[in-house]
Amino acid sequence: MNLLENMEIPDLSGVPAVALETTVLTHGMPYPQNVECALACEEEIRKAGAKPYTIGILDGRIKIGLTKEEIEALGRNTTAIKVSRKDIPYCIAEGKTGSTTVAATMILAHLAGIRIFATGGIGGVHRGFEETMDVSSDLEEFSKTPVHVVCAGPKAILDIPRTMEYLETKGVPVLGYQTEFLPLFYTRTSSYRLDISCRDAEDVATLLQLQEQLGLKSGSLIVNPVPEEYSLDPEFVEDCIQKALSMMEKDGIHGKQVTPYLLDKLVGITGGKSLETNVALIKNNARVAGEIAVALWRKDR
Ligand code: PSU
Ligand code: MN
Repeated sequence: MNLLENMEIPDLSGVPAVALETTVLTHGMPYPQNVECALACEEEIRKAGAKPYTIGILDGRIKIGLTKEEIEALGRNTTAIKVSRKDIPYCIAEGKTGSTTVAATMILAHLAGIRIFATGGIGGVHRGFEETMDVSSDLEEFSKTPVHVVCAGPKAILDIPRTMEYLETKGVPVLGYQTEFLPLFYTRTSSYRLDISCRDAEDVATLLQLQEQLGLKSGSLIVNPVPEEYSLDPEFVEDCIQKALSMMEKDGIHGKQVTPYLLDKLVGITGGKSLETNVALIKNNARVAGEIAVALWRKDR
């Protein structure tokens, strides 16, 4: 089997490009909000002067830049497989349709020459890690693949201190975007002070360019707080997470189903509030990623 015959990579020369993932589309949000959010993110990136490329695997073919129709179809697809690093060859070989996680999207974006990627939240070290050993392969990917990801911080469903330690060990820069404290996805801030804070996209681009020039060959995490008006109360969020975690234990969920399960339960428990916040923060990340892509592109000229 020849990989080149199974992928569609556009010509990216002269384009400040931003990658978007698709696991959030198929496993992170319900239809139709998932499709609306995906298309709105593409629009935010265009408004910032960059070009969006939503990444997925359709019938075994890697596609960099899904069309509007393909996003709509994937958003309605309930059988698409959640593709992380380990699943890419299988998905292609079997001709299956799969949505790519942060890790897999980083790999495919890099293959296409895309350096900036926007998402909602990344995977991390799960609570109860001592028992389950559940650490998302997203974290490992940052030490392997030089793609820079804008997110709203690790989700509060994770073990935050251990997630931060893991990134520290792997040498992954965590850049606070206009913040000195780590945002926690649903909430704008936390008590975790960051080592690096950036004033604007220009500032971020300077660091990313140096990281690349040094040949560090790893990705960076840009953490961008959710807009104030959508930020949820941390105690409310914690309460809801506890409920979701105990439901998970009862249902005996593990492996790759953990994150989709928790996100889904949270939508119900929060009465839809977590979904509203999720949409707002992803769009906000898409905008900032677009601005960073443009700033980085200008620097390279
Ligand atoms: N965070 C979200 N929504 C999501 C995900 C993360 O708010 O849909 C998805 C991303 O695609 C991420 C994946 O890469 O979940 C992590 O899954 P796991 O924890 O199984 O590695
Ligand atoms: Mn996991």
